[in-house]
Amino acid sequence: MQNSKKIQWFPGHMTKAARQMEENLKKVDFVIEIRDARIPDSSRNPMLDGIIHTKPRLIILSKKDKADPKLTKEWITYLEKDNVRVIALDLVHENYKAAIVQASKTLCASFIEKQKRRGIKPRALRAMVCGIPNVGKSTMINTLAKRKAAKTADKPGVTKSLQWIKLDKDLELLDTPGVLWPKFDDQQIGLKLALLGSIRDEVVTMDELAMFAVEWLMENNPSSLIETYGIEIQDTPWHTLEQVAIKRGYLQKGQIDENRLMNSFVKDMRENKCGLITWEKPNVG
Ligand SMILES: Nc1nc2c(ncn2[C@@H]2O[C@H](COP(=O)(O)OP(=O)(O)OP(=O)(O)O)[C@@H](O)[C@H]2O)c(=O)[nH]1
Ligand SMILES: [Mg+2]
Repeated sequence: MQNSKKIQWFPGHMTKAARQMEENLKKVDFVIEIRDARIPDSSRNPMLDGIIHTKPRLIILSKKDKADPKLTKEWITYLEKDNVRVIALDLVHENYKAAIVQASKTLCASFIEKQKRRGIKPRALRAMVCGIPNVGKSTMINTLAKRKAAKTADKPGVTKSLQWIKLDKDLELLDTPGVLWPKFDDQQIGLKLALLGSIRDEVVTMDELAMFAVEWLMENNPSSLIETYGIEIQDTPWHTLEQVAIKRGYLQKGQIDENRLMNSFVKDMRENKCGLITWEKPNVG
């Protein structure tokens, strides 16, 4: 596969976001980290581990409606630890408030106990929501708050007092989600993020995305290609894509219309035309 210019990330923004997040973290009991269930590893931010310290963490694997259910289960088992609970959700269609409140109480059980032992009436638990762009932070906050609470864009330089969204008597969320950049100095991570829409298209070409996706599917899920397009797998990614073009009639004056082929193939991937696909397995990468 052809290698492109290196995908750029933005250390300046990252440092600022991380600093702000560190401040906000002091005010919460635990963190809700949202990751994309289709790429649970690539959609994490490695810096979070460093700034979260010992705070409990609830990992939400979002967009589970688009991910491979079997692998989602494997990911949950893999990511669950003492201080970490994991739940997979469809943040748009599911009713998940009770599940989140319940998981929060389990995560913070020792804190709640401690307060009780001291004779203090346990106050509502406080959490901040964080994750890389496009994983569903605002969708979740707005759904839980039943209103448009979370801003969809950052306002740099504007300091405002922290707002809490009271979900019920037991749980409050910070209204501003912490946006962290993914780590994509690894080309594969960048390609996966672009393929699933977490970083803008402009940093990679459709050709690169299509070639990456078809090569990955040839290796990891060839039957999805065979069944979706009615083709045989060929010796190279390009030859396989050629078959897709022929089957779909992406031709122009007898030649393959490469533009149309690449764009349509990437669109197919984004629309789950090849089924529910999780692009990485636990332990790998
Ligand atoms: N199918 C599906 N779509 C989802 C899910 N969660 C979020 N989305 C969609 O993903 C897109 C991004 O969601 P947002 O809530 O804006 O993501 P965000 O994390 O706030 O993104 P930034 O504000 O850019 O950091 C929207 O189009 C949502 O409708 C989910 O669980 N399933
Ligand atoms: Mg948002």
